[in-house]
Amino acid sequence: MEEKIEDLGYSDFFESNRIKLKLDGFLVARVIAEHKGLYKVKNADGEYFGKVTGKQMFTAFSREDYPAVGDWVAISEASKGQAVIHSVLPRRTIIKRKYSGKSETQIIATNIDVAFVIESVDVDFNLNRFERYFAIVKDGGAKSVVIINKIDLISKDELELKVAQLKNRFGKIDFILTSNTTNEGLDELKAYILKGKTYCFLGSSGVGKSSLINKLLGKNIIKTENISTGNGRGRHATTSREMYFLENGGIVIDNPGMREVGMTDVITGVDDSFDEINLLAKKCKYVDCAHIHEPGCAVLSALKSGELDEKKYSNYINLKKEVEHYEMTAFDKIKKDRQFGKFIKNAKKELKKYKD
Ligand SMILES: Nc1nc2c(ncn2[C@@H]2O[C@H](COP(=O)(O)OP(=O)(O)O)[C@@H](O)[C@H]2O)c(=O)[nH]1
Ligand SMILES: [Mg+2]
Ligand SMILES: [Zn+2]
Repeated sequence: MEEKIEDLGYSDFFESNRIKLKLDGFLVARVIAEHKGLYKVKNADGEYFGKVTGKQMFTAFSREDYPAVGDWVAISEASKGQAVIHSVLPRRTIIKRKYSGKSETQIIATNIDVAFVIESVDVDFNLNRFERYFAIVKDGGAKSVVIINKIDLISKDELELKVAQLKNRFGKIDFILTSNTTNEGLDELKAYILKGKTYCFLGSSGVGKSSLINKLLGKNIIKTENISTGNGRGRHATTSREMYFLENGGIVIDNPGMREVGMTDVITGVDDSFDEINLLAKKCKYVDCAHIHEPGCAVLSALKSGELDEKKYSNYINLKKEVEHYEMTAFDKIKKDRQFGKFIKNAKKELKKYKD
């Protein structure tokens, strides 16, 4: 069956923004996975590995400027199966949270219709945590639906008590009671998921997000960790964010647990030092300062005063060079392809003339 871009969640909202932003020269694709700054993007023609352009990487100030799983992006094909990501289309919804103690935010997923906020009935069950998740989801313009998982681990009475607590605290709220062991509630969950809509699973590590998605997929595609600690709790296994396409047309995003250590570099793959240097760079005398030998360079003066770590600086410069090189070769390739296209067109014209 041929895939349409609408099947990936594309809608009038994105199309009108694409037109408004005059992105005609680019292909449009959706970010379906992200790992350390490398993206997997997909459109009706297939999948590509994508990278952001150097310009974006070095002028982007906030993490929110980087593509995230769920985003629609403007790309150009660099070589077979590889693409350069030029820009991110405005987001319809965004699920993000603030780092504690920092002004930076962490994007969890974008362009989500419904966020399943999931807790398990064992030690994870916590009403305040539900509340925090609801706030994150509401803030980003999406809708929350609660999943209470691992109901096989407690009695019916205990479960009723938890449901009563939930209703008492939050009033009218959609919730689904599930178990991956007994398959209870899975049909109900499936019924929630509609064609062309995007869903993400939010919740602590070990509550069973990946297990539920595997059930929805009908096969064990995502790794879950089966290390039980005796109380039914498992360990987390998901390290990257990824989008999955269900048979019924629904789109779901798995997430590593939010409390997971090392989360920050799963988000963008870009080190915190980039933010530090980009912030300094705002004070450089020249807008296009390369921070290598320019006069009035704020980065160099921070380096000199010791405010900026030397290692951070050399990492930055090296990566910048690498990215510029990547871009250059990608650009040459596109140019060449264009010339080749012209060549074919002319050849056809000549051929036609000859025939006539
Ligand atoms: N008893 C029980 N264990 C479950 C259930 N769902 C998941 N688990 C277990 O919990 C652990 C963590 O599951 P996983 O899907 O990796 O959680 P995630 O970190 O939220 O993705 C694994 O050992 C699963 O087998 C459930 O409904 N009941
Ligand atoms: Mg997982
Ligand atoms: Zn500079």
